[in-house]
Amino acid sequence: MISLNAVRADITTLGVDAIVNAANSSLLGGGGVDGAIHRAAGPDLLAACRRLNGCPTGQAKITPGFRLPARHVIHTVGPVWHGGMRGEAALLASCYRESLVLATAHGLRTLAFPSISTGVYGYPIELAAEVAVSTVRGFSPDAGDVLDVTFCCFSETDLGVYTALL
Ligand code: AR6
Repeated sequence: MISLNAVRADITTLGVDAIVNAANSSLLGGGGVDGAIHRAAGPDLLAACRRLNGCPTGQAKITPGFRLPARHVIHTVGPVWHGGMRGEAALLASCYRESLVLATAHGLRTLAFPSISTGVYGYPIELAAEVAVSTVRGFSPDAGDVLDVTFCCFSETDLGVYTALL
């Protein structure tokens, strides 16, 4: 079973099993939510990320959460928006799916996603939220597993978009 909800929050404050980071393929930090997560987790996170040798777009990798209240960070790399004809939706869906696969493989039950690709990477929020919600809804955890997924929105506008879809 999988339950979905949306909140407005700074994702670095959430005490869940894992928060998802909207990273870039180097996994060596950046701005936006990536910068906030690295600042809050402390330097050990960067050291752990260095050992991962990057991550292709649409894939996901996991580290501990270090100083974060979240126990783990799942790093995924969203697509850059180029107008929608370059496989962006499939790549974005893959980010959500691969993060869920990784979470369940590690026995994690509570997971929070930021709105991947909708900041620096320019993916329109309405389109991205549709992909996010439909992909998470369509994910089937193993029988008996219960997954609690939070869409963590940074703005009231984004929260409105997610709330309308849920
Ligand atoms: N908590 C929750 N959401 C946040 C936070 C936060 N603390 N800070 C920002 N957001 P972005 P992208 C929201 O740009 O578009 C980085 O440099 C933000 O308002 O962080 O996937 C990486 O290293 C937006 O809704 O990620 C990559 O190079 C959402 O998080 C690149 O940006 C995603 O915005 C990735 O770009």
